Formats: sequence, structure tokens, C-alpha cells
Amino acid sequence: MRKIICVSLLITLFSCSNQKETVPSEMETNHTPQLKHFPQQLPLEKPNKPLSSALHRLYDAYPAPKPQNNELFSQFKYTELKGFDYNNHDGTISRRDPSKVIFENGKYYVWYTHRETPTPPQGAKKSTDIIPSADWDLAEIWYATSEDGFTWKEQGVAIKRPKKPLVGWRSVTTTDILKWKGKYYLYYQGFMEASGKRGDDCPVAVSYSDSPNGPWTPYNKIVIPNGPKGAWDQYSIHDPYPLVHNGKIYLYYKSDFIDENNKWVRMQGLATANNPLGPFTKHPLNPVINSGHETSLFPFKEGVAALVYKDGNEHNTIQYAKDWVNFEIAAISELMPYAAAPFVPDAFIDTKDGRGITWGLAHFINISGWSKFNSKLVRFDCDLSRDVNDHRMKEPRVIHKPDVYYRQGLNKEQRERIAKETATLKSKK
Ligand code: AAL
Repeated sequence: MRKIICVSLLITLFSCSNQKETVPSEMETNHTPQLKHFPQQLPLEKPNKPLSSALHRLYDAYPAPKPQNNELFSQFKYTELKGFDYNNHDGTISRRDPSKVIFENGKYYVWYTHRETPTPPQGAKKSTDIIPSADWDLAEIWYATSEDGFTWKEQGVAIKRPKKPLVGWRSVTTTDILKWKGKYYLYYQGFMEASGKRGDDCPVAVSYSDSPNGPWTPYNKIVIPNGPKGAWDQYSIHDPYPLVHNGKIYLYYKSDFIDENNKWVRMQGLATANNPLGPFTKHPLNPVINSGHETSLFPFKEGVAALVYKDGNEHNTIQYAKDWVNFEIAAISELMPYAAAPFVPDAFIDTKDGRGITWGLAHFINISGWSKFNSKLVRFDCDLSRDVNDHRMKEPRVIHKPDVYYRQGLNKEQRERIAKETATLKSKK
């Protein structure tokens, strides 16, 4: 008996020592040989070797390890629009904050903030019933159409300011369009006081029509209310931006709130509804984007992508949320369009296969300086599309002429600080 136990023990020990390790070491989890050096040709997939956090991020955070192959990276190109008059940019006419562009009746449509006042903006203290406090004060929503997206024909007013005390009596601005079950809805900021009295405070209102040419019927109620006292969106609901997803209206918006030094912080929230006239439910995870300003979004694959620029740690990024709520940075870009309003062909079809965008309108603000503040509409083009492969848009380098850099010159205080630093060094010689 003892002999049998010894022999079977010997067989067991022998078989274990000869067996290839059944539990692979952590470095061979994918059964490819571990690399000693990062390869000379950039791997398209994460290589099997210990990696730094930057290299983990390269493969985990971005759709591709190089911007040239990153579907959510693009440069942005700009083209001056034809068809709009600005009184030589004397500050009495301003057009800004365009809506998404839609294509109906064989042409493009866009709506935007239109201000035409006897003077340029004069600030809240000097504002009156005819003198604007800000570039978007005493404004209306106008619209224009285009056959080609470059030359536009201004059609006139779409949404007038209603009579006091209706929502938006002071100014109706910063609109966006929703097409839902064959009807059209324009959401916009409805100011009840001159912007700047306390802050840039307003809720969101909505008007609707059977045609993109109007006439528009105002709902005359607040459709996206300000948040409760002390909430991040207590004072302003800006830049309403509706899309259709999961059979609902997903309306993204921005709010201005403050930091510990009473300086502006801007982030984006989400409110959803089954009916364009509400009620809208704000997402419990709001804010859902931690940066940005007039943030524009578009369906991409099963998720949604966002152009996040201007404000916050993650300005100049293109972000993606597979679940339409939790956004991650997908690409970093520059010269991103201000108040981008893309042409989003699949904005309202509840797609699960978003195709992306290639162009839209945006605005340039403060064209003539603070004393004649006015803004103008512009066209941008990009390749954030799964159906286009424009390699010129995928190059990360935007080459600027030296004068672009020289315009970002030092001011008097900065020069004085530098001179003092040099003098201190010299005194120590
Ligand atoms: C814009 C938008 C909103 C603000 C003001 C006009 O860029 O964020 O519309 O209220 O500035």
C-alpha cells in the first residue's frame, strides 16, 4: 500500500513540474509574448508590456492612438458668410448664437439672436427700454435660409419679444431647433430683466410651428426652469440644445455659476422630456459636462459627441458619452468654433448609429471692440463624420503666422513684473 502511495505521489509531483504554468503570469494574460521595448512602429492596439499612465491613456481614452485616425478629432476651417449686413459693425446690429442648421423644403434654415438697437450695448446701469445692456439684450430670434450654406437670405423675425410680464419680454435669445413628430419647436432664453442687472439670468421658453417658416406660437410659459436656491443652475438656463434619443427629447443646456472668488464657472446640464412642451426632468448627475460654453452636440455611433470649448479645464476638447450622460474626452483640438451650430442630419431621428458632422454655423464676438460690441455669424467646416475622410482636417498642427502670436502680447503689468525679476537677478550678480 505504502508503495502505491509513494508511486502516485511521484507521478503527481512529476506531472506538476512539467506542466506549463496553468495560471499565466500577469504579463502574459493575452498569451502574446511580453515586449521588452515599446515598438518602433506604433502599435494600433495596446501592446503587451508594462506601460506608463500616458500610454495606458493613449489606448484606453482615445478612439485611436493618433489624431489622424481619431474619428472624433478634427481641425476647424472658417468661411465668411454672404448675405448679412452689420452696419459696418458699428455695434447697432448683432447676429450670434445660431441654432443647429436644418435642411427642409430644399434649403438650409438657421435661427439666431438678432439685435438691432440705436446704440451698441451700454452695460446694465445705462440700459433703458431701447438701450441694450449686453450684445444679446433687447434681441429677437430671426431666421435665414440658404441654397448652399455659404450665401444666406435673411427672412426676418421668427420670435418677437412678447409683452411684459410674459417670459422673454426683455429679450429672446440663443435659440435652438427641434423637429418632433412633424412639428417644429424653437427653444430660447427668455430674459425678464436686462442681462447684467444681477447676472446673465434667465430661464428657457419655447414656441412652436407647423412650418420652419412659421408662424410661431409662443408657449408663454417657462419650459426649462431655473434650479432651486443654491443649485448650480439657480440663475441661468442658457444655450438650450435639443436632440432626440431613446424616444425622448434630450435637451442639453449651460448654466453660469460662481467659484470661491465669485468668478464665473460654466458647465452643461441635461434635461429630458417625453413632450416638447415638457415637463422636463433635469438629470440627477447634472452637470454632465464640466467645461464649455455654448456647447453643441451630435449623435455619434450609439452615443453623443460634444464640442466643448472656451471655459473650464476641458475647454478645446471633443467629448463622447456612450450613454448620453457620462462624457469622456475623445480628442483635443484648437480654434474650435464659438457657439457652434452644426448641421446634424440625424439630430431628430433617434438614431443608434449617429453619423457625425462636417459643417455648421458659429459666431465671432466683439468684432469692433468693447465700445461697439457686436457679433457676426460664420461658417465652420470639419471632419467629425463617419462618412467622410478628409485627411487635411485630421492634421493636428494648425500653422499660424507670427502676427497671430504677437497679437497675444504682454500687457504693462506683465512687462513690469519681468523687468523687476531681471533687476533682482542683476542686483544679486
Ligand atoms: C452666449 C450664450 C448665452 C448667454 C450669452 C447669450 O454665448 O452662452 O446667450 O446668455 O452668451
